[in-house]
This record gives sequence, structure tokens and C-alpha cells, in this order.
Amino acid sequence: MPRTATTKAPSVRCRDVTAREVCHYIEQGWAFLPRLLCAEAVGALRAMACARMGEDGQGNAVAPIDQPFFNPEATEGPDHPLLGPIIRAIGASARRLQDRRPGVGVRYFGDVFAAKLPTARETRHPGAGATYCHQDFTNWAVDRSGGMTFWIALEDLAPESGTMAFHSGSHRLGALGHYDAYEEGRDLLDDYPELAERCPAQGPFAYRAGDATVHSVMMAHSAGANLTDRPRWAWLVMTNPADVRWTGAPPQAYDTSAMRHLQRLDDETRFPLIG
Ligand SMILES: O=C(O)CCC(=O)C(=O)O
Repeated sequence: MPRTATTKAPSVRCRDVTAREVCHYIEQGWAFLPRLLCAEAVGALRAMACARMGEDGQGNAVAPIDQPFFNPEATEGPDHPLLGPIIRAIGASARRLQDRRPGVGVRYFGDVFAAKLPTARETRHPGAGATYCHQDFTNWAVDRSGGMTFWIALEDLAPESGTMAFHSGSHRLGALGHYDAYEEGRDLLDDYPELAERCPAQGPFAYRAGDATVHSVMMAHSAGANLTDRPRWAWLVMTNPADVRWTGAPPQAYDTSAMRHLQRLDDETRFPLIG
């Protein structure tokens, strides 16, 4: 009798954040999370990213959003059998990091594979430049600020591949402008030069595969261009507090055509609870 092939889902371990990491995040607005994901999970994610985007990180459709930071590829999010358990584990950590009263959960906001393309290669895709200094908050078009991004390395990454740097403490300075509001070649630091001294940049960091950083939507952050000869592979998972609402401004990350001003970003609008 022919044997039925069974595909075993890889074990996906995503650890919880520690008390120390929570304290660092609350104080500084970001935290380094060594070995957040186990090797099996990272291997499976890296393989999925390459299957969708090619080894050169350019095999997917050209993204409609023209930003130089990275070439993005969205996934099926929490509905995906491999990604779902990891995203929910991240949601549980986000709940501790967002530090709200116990009843306020965490909503999925999005996740993307992010291939920062080498500057040295010709490409039709956006994503072969530096990530100029910005905050995420205004671009997310949400009415409150507990959101955050988990930035997870899918292989060992050296700073010259364009890894993350954070202006520690800048999350306490309020909203510092929309990332698209700066003229070509300028960024948040041109409008707020005092930031470099008041909140010195930490990084860019070296990440091992599975290491992550998490940063608040209010954190001023940046990454250099990718000066290596291969893509910089990362997976980004974004969360918001469960009670978050749409401000009515046009966001880049989600379709608001069927939404009303101050509508909750809820399960119906594709933002399920994950923590
Ligand atoms: O990966 C990058 O270069 C930029 C990522 C970023 O801006 C973010 O995670 O908010």
C-alpha cells in the first residue's frame, strides 16, 4: 500500500519577552531581543520569504508604495499555519510591552518580509536605499500610540547590511512628523537636530538569525543602505493596542475605503486580536 506523505510543520518557538526587556522598552522606547525565534522557525520563515521573493529578494510584484527602505512582501498573517502561532506569541509579548491596564489586549496590524536590496545592484523594486530617520506613528493613521514593530533578523546581519538604529528616549518627545513630509535627502533630524544630542542613536546593531528588536511607533529610528552584495532579510510584525481607532487620515498600510472616521481597527477590518 502506498504510504501517505505527511508534512510535519516545523516547531516554531518564539520566546516571551523578559522583565528586563520590558523595562528597557518602557524606558528607552525599544529593546533588543536576542534569540526571539528558534532556528527552525527562522529557517522556515527565510525559506518562505525566498519562495515568494526569490533569493535576490526581487521576484515579487513591485510594491505600489515607493519608499527606499526595503522591498516588502505581505503575508497571510495570523491565518497562516506557520506564521499564526508566532504572531500570537509576539502578541502576548506586545501586551506586556505596551504596558496598559490588564484588560487592553493587542491587535495584529500587519507583517511583511522586508528585503533591503543592495545599493550596488540595478533594481526595478523600491528598497535599495537607506531608511531615513522617522517615526511610524503618523503614517499608521491611528488615534493612540501603544503600537510597536518587532523587527526580526532572518539570517545573521552585520550593520553594513542596513540594520536598525534607535534614538533612545525619543518615544517621549511626541509626534515628530510624517515620514513622507520631508523633502528629498532630508529627514526627521533636519527638523529636530537637537534629537541627536538629547537622544543619542544606539546601533546599527549586529543581529544573529532569530534575534529581534522591538520599537515603539513613537521611536525615531533609521537604518543605513545595504552595502553588501546580497539582500538583507528581515520579517516585521506590527501590533496596536486593542482599542485603537482610525484617525481618518489616509494610511499607506491599509484600505480605509469602507471605514468611517474613528472606527475601531477590529476583527472585521482585518485586525484580529493576537494577545
Ligand atoms: O527595515 C528597515 O530598514 C526599516 C524598518 C522600519 O522603518 C520599521 O520597522 O519601522
